[in-house]
Amino acid sequence: MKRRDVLRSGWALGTGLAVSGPSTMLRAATDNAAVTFPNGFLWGVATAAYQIEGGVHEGGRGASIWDTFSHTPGKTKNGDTGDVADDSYHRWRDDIALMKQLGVKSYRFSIAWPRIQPTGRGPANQAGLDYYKRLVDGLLEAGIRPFPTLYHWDLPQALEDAGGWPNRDTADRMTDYAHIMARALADRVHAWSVLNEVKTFTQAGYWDGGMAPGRKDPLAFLKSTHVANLANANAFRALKAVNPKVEVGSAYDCANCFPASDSVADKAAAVRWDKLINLWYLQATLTGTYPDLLPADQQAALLGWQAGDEARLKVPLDFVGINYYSGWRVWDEPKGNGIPNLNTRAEWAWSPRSIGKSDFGWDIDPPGIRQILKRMQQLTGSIPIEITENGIADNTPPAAYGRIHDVRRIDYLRRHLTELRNAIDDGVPVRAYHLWSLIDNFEWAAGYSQRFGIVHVDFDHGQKRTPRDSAYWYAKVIRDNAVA
Ligand code: IFM
Repeated sequence: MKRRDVLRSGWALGTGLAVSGPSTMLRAATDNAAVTFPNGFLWGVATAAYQIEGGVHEGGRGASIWDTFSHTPGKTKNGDTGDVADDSYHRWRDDIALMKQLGVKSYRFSIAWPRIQPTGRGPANQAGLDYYKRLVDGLLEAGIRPFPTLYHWDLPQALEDAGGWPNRDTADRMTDYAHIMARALADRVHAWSVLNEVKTFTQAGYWDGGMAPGRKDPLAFLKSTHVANLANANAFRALKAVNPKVEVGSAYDCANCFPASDSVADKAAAVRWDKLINLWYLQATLTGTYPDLLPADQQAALLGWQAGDEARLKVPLDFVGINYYSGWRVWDEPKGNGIPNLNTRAEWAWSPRSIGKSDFGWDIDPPGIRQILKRMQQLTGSIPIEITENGIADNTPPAAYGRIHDVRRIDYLRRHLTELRNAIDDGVPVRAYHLWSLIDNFEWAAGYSQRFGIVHVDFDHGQKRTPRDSAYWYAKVIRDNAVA
């Protein structure tokens, strides 16, 4: 079946969980008129600790699962590690200055758990706390909202050694860690995100093994989903207990699920995959229940469910973070895939609407952001949404005279922001956009081979930062509160 035919079949809208037909007001990125955003819309950028900080042996930091994984031969491209990364552990002032120069209003960064609790438990490491206090104070001085994520994949290795995310104790360790951070920063940080992409770190970490800790155990994966959901709620309550006024959410990576053909079986598989990818985590948090997916008589045992978990899982998030990049192509897999009843095979990152691929090979599907927002709003209702990540790997090298003409990134951003504005017109309450990423950084298993930054980093020459054309373009978007 050709992409065009998938589109016509109606399933191109993802899972059959339809978005409404195009509004007559629909804006196109090719229109000449500027696309203006609502007053007060918050423009930001995002990074994560292990991807940018380096300084892995400094300030009393303990080892994380990513230190172990990246130092294991064959796990990352070229054997790359985050040992030095962008050296932001030392250059955070430069990064703040860059953001100030671009007019950025919100900085989504993450806190490295092993800097705070080197073994994932016990008292706080003062040097770690001091580092993030300095960063937060620097952001506030620059007029930038500090927006920390508590967990962006760098689990203390000692916790993995004790069983990792499939071990229920990890959810309690998260409570302690969140308490420590709230006591340290909740007087000056007003918006917190708990987990980044819980789907990805559980699935890639425990099921397909492509990311740390690299386990390939579907049943451990299932347990990890439940423990991570419990941890999410625990951290929410811990942050609120210290300062009830802070806003707490989490960042979910959501993606449209497209059946590989118009067969009944593939369509049903896409619906199942959507339940796992898009609902399994957020629905658990908002309602305390899981979508109907696993065999009912096995679910409790498969998840390690205990009496009272429904109440433990459920918290009223103040906002929902959505990360959007591409979509899934999904096939029925009658022979199964290790997860009872799931019976799917799915390929990231695909869309029947693709207008091209990023340098990472990910299909580019700008209307997909509007579609996924409308799909998730069926669950989130009126809860405010922040786009916590969106961006593209565009590896265009610097021109001889030093400028970096990343025209594909600008085109990508223009199209996605236009579709985001359409979603807002549709009634999706999106209040912020964080571009991934401020600077090129360690792209996990792909090492330094993929460049997501609007600021180029020369990793071979002292981590020199050079804003790309897209950085100047984004600065104008922020200034004008509009996409031209
Ligand atoms: O770099 C990652 C980030 O850490 C999580 N979301 C996707 C980005 C691009 O792959």
